[in-house]
Amino acid sequence: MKKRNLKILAVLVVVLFAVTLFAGCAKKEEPKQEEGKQEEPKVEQIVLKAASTPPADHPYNLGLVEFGKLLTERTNGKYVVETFPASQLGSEREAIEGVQMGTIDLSVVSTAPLAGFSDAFLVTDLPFMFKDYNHVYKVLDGEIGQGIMKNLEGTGLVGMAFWDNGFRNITNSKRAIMTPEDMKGIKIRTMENQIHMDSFKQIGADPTPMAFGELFTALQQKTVDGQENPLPIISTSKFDEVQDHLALTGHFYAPAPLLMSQALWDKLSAEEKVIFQDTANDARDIERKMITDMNDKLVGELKAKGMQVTEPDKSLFQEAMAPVYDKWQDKVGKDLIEKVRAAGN
Ligand code: EAX
Repeated sequence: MKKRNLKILAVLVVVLFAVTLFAGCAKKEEPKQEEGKQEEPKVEQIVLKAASTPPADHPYNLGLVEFGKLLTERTNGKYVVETFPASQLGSEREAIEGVQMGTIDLSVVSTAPLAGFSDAFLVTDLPFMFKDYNHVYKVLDGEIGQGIMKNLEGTGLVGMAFWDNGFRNITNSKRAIMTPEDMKGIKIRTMENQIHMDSFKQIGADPTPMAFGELFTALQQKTVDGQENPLPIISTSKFDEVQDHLALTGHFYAPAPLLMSQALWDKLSAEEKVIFQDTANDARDIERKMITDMNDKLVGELKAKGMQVTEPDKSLFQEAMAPVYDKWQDKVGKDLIEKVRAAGN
């Protein structure tokens, strides 16, 4: 090509680019007002993305839907929440990263994968840290819980409220579990959390961390023998289809903080902050109730679906996993462990 032709081509490209750019920026023409009609005050609508990993019918997602309804109502339509359950926006780790970056606005996650982002939640990952739901609520809704959430400052995450995942139970395809010894050699999927992995190593199992979205297939293809989760997760994810045995060990309690992006929080007015906080708390109560209602009936339902259910002596597991406390107490904080424990007495 001649030099002159090249020049013309270059000019053409630049002009074309400029035109496209201009067209992109140009305002869309507003539809003309109909004669005599009052102009409605325009509310700028902001759509918030909310991610979770369990299926759409799990209380994480149902709770986020409720949160959205209340929020839209209370902000006169300004904020709308669009939910993305079933790992649509990635694993819990990816969701946390997304919330940090502001590409995801909200997420409900277990505290376990938060261990890679902050030490604040480690105390909740210890085996048999919580006795029952009374103990859980007393700790998480009180000063200790507030202190834990406050420790997120500077991470890009705002901890809005502790929602509920639940007490975790073991399922597997190998054998009925009654004692810690029964877990010997069982390849069990855990969350990406060192305390959880150490706890299972203590009882001779073979912990394998894996994102939740890959778990069903891994169980089906027997890449792992088992997994551990609260009953509502086991049931909504249909793990009963690929696991024969369920042991009600309740070995970890998994809180599920509603996380919000700091970038979004910083944009809210003082009044909106109050609305968001109140709504996070109200939706928490709704979500918790859904979980506890499910817990009440799920053992029966899972049995009816063919799972063999055992109720092991929990104190045996507690004793066998206890050395994890010695290993982790400095990192978690001895005082904090003591405070949490004392709240259960
Ligand atoms: O947070 O990964 C898990 O096992 C969690 O319990 C689940 O994703 C909900």
